[in-house]
This record gives sequence, structure tokens and C-alpha cells, in this order.
Amino acid sequence: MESRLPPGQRAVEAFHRFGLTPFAKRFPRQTHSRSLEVCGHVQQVLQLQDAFEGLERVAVQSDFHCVTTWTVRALRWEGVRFSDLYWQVLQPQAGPDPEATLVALRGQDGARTALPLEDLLAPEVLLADRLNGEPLTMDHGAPLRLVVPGHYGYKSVKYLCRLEFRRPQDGYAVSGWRFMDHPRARVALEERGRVLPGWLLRWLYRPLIASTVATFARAAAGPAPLNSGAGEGQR
Ligand SMILES: Nc1nc2c(c(=O)[nH]1)N[C@H]1C(S)=C(S)[C@@H](COP(=O)(O)O)O[C@H]1N2
Ligand SMILES: [Mo]
Repeated sequence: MESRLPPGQRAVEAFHRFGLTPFAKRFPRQTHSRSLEVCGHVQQVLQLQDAFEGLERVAVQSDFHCVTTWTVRALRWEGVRFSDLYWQVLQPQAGPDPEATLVALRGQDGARTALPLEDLLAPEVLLADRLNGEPLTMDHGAPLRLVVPGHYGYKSVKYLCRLEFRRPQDGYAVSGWRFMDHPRARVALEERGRVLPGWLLRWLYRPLIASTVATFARAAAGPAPLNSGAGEGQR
């Protein structure tokens, strides 16, 4: 039997490139190497050339939930577990301060959010480089993306390039308006954003889905010919 969707979510078939519209035209600088910087409150800053080196590859199937209410079911991600990276590389080599229990996440396109380290250590959290049996495409976050299935999609940072260990009281930078980023964003608890309740944000976000998908698809298709798109609203 198919399991029920989390509160306020609706299943869609297609997995589209998506995000905050200002990010539609921002692309990763490089898509060939799984390099990763580890910094912040650590004894040793790390510049990993390959974040997967020496770690066991795993495949995990999970549903992907965007805060705007669409869900794509049963995606098969491949990569390494965040917890393996943490215990086998970050803990021994970077030596994060025990008080730095918050991890700020950054993508090559400038996307920023954060999660408690504890949330990232859940066994289904991956650093992924393959999706549904194929190498990850630029659309979905190549060369390296985070996949945090229990949390809204904005925590699953694409083009992941930096992990910064911070103390909770330091706070962290976010990509959009602050009210849009919940510090945990757990799907099961409908933690869509700060301040406004999740059930209200459903209704504010849902009408934006179609135009956002179109904006991202257009941007990924490349610059429009000069004579097309005249009069089309730019977001
Ligand atoms: N670097 C980066 N990561 C990102 C985003 C983004 O714009 N840039 N968008 C987020 C949002 S809101 C969602 S729903 C998912 C969309 O993932 P997809 O583009 O692979 O569908 O990526 C998340 N991670
Ligand atoms: Mo999203």
C-alpha cells in the first residue's frame, strides 16, 4: 500500500529544476569535481578534493518534498551518507568544536541555509552524485547535492560546495526572506517557514509553482533568441 503524503503535500510525476526564482539564472561554476570546503568552528579547515573518497557508496530511495507543496515520490539517490562523511572524515580531520552543532550549507550558486548537525546525521541523509541510475544532471545539483528527505527541499542544497560549523547562537545566512527558512523545516511537522504557520504558507506558495517551474526551465535552456519572449514578464 502506498504510504500517505505528509500534511499539505500533493504528488506530482515530473521532477523539475526548482528553487527561489532569483536562483534560476545562477549556475554552478564547475560540475566535474565533488570538492567540498569544511570550515567555521573547526580545528582544521579542510579542502576536500573528493568528498566521497574512501567512503562506502549507498543507494537510498526517498520522496522529495518542496515547501511549495509538490512531492515527487520514490527517487533513487546514490552517493555517500552524510553520517559516514562526518564520522570518518570531518570529525577526525576537521575536529569541529563540540559547541558548533549547527551546519551552514552553501551551494556554488550562492544558495544558503543550515541544519542542526543532528538532523544531518540521520541515516537517509546523503551527499548524492547519481539519481535514478544516471549521473546527476546540472538541473538536479551536479556535481554534488545534499538530500535530506525528512526536511523540505530547500535544505537539500544543490551544487553543495561548503559546510561551515557554527554555534547555534551565531545564526546563519539564508537565501530568501528570513521568514521562508525554518531552522529545521521538518516535513512531518509542516515546519514550512518561520512565523507563519505551515497550513497558511501552503496557500501562499501553491500558486507560484507553475511559473517557477517555467522560469527555471527557461533559464536552464539558455539565453532566449533576441526576437522571442518580448513582453514576457521577468520575475
Ligand atoms: N543550490 C541550490 N540548491 C537548492 C535550490 C537552489 O535554487 N539552489 N533550490 C531548493 C529548492 S526550493 C528545492 S525544492 C530543490 C529543488 O531541487 P531540483 O531543482 O533538483 O528539483 O532544491 C533546493 N536546493
Ligand atoms: Mo522548494
